[in-house]
Amino acid sequence: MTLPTRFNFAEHLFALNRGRAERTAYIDDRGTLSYGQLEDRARRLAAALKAAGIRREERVLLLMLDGNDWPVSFLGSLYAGVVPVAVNTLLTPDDYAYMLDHSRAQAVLVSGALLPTLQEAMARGGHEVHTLIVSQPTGALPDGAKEFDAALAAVEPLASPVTTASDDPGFWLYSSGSTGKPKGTVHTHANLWWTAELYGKPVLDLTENDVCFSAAKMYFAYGLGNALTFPLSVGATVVLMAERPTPDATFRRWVEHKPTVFFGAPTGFAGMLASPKLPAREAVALRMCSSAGEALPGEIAQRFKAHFGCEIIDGIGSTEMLHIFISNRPGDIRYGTTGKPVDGYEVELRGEDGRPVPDGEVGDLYIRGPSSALMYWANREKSRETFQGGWTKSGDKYTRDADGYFTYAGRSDDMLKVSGIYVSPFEVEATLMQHPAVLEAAVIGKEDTEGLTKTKAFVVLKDGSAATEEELKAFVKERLAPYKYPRFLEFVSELPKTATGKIQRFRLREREKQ
Ligand code: 3SK
Repeated sequence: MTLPTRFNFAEHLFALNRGRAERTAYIDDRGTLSYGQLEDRARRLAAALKAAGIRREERVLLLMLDGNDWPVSFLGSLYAGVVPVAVNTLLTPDDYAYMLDHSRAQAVLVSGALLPTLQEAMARGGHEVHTLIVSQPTGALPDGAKEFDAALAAVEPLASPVTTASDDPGFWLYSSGSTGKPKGTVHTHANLWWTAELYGKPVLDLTENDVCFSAAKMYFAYGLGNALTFPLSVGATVVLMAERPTPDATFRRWVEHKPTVFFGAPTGFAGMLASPKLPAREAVALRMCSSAGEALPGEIAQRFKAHFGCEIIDGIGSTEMLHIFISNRPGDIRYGTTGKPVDGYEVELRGEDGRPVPDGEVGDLYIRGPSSALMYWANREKSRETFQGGWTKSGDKYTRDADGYFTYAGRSDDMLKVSGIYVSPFEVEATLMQHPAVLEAAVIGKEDTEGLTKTKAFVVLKDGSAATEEELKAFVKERLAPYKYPRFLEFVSELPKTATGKIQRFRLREREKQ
């Protein structure tokens, strides 16, 4: 499998689907978008970016809720040779201020509902944004900003894609680490194509008759593949949802739009199975589900299969590899494992000496495959640590059994994965310690009764100070992205420490297991 040197992923998808102009590409809460409309609107967006003076290889920040304008924005940017930086919609003004400055985005494509947060970030200065396009404004637009539909209506579709090479930077996604700022992970046009060819088509076996629905939003690498790269590579239909993927919101779409393939994460599947509103098997049309983000406990997959008659295919991917590289397969599922390497990817488990470990022993996971990111933008040190001569270090620990199935064994760093999203314990601890009553804090991952990781904070209060559990949780929620607050919080008189004063988080983890 090879790609021509000149390759534009947006044009590739449009060309592939020109015979399907009338078929539905996207359905959101406001209506549908056919393949013909998707191409027309994306090419208009490309023309609008060009008319605004945004040039090839410059970045635009894509801060949008999932909806039909999201793929138009992403593909329109690619078509214009402009690099969309798709960002998490749940972050704080501080986070966006950093991303605007770091990416040097020249424009922002933003949902009206997120405009106040963006404006707070922009008011802090240090950015180069000169063009603001607002999708579904909720109030008056700031001076000079354009409304999305009006910006598209004002131009003709760009006649042809701006020339790009398959290995040109195509888009960025931010990836978070346990310390430091999020890393701008730079992916090529070709990387999108590779994930569809190696995983989306052969493993999920998607066809144009499928209706895909992803609980993971499109700014996540997982959601981008599920709701854009894979379905559009086969001419399928995609259901998009702006709201949080609660069980109720998900069930509503399952029943109304009858998706055939659903992409979720273990916490979501557990929540749905526990819901009294779980639809009957006959009310839905699911033929397959995919799970990623954290290891899927086998018991959840089995209960789901017993109710819906539908398998959940568990896999692991990463922002750096763009999508899934180890996976179970329809018809070859070993519950409780992540399955086997996806064809086209090599996987190694290495010990502390850097050499492969024997089967049954825990090792650090390294992957080699064609969808690996180019680098972290302007971060030589972290790029070197992660992208090592063709191999990408994932930061996960795994074991492999004699039959070749891989089983998750934890993270190599201190990161926690909660509901499939990375959370840095240090960031949560530092925030708790900003509270006037808190002397110190330590945050660990704690398994709940379903075997899923939640954050737990141990807090020591200052002598004579008082604070409640709810007050401290709310304090974190107000200062960080809301998903980062500790679900459990315990007051303790002291934290376990080494002789040199380092907090021994492993002792807290051991205590929780007893
Ligand atoms: O969390 C995962 O396993 C994952 C899967 C696909 C793409 C990206 C990620 C992080």
